[in-house]
Amino acid sequence: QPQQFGATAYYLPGFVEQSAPSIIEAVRSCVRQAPLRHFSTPGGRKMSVLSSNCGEYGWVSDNKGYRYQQLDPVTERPWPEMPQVIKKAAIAAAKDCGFSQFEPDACLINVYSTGAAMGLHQDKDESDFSQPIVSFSFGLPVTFLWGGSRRTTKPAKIELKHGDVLVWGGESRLHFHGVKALAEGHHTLTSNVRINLTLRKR
Ligand code: MD3
Ligand code: FE
Repeated sequence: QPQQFGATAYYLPGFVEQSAPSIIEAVRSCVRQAPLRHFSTPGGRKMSVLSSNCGEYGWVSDNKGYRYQQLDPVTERPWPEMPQVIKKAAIAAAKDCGFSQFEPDACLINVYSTGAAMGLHQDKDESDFSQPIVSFSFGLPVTFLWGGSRRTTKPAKIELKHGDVLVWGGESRLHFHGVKALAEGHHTLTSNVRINLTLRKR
């Protein structure tokens, strides 16, 4: 029952709610091997979210720019393998939205604490924009901002809750998007944070 919003963007409320405990446990295992860290932006600021990756490639940011790489710059080791429970759920979500060829090889883990936010941006560090992006939300809810193809388009607001999934493909793939500052709260599975997983093909 994906809800469509925009030509090629889909909202699957609660799609990973049942599998949330096992996915969150798998994320904990990943961040024990590749610790959460605040990436620096090319402009010299630090992102407010805490990040890590799993999968063959990881998205990284530093003073030299944004890119995907196979080695974690903190541990200088490969990123942890992408847990099957995460990969399978992402492929199933993409398939339900008509993207039957999704082959994620990178999973960005973002952890939002109170006040953490993400400004409007486009995801354009990937090589093949015909591959969709799948994102999972866990724990505390947040207001997601869905913009248009230009930064100046006033974004729509969507409340993302525990277990919700978004799938972006086609022309929506390059739309501007962001996340408002996380409000204080408590969730049984994540306590005081929101966890976002963003699965992509690099
Ligand atoms: C819409 N993360 O990591 S996920 C990101 O909640 C990112 O952590 C946000 O944006 C987060 O790049 C939003 C939902 C999402 C991901 C990719 C998109 C929405 C998107 C790409 C195009 C349009
Ligand atoms: Fe993004």
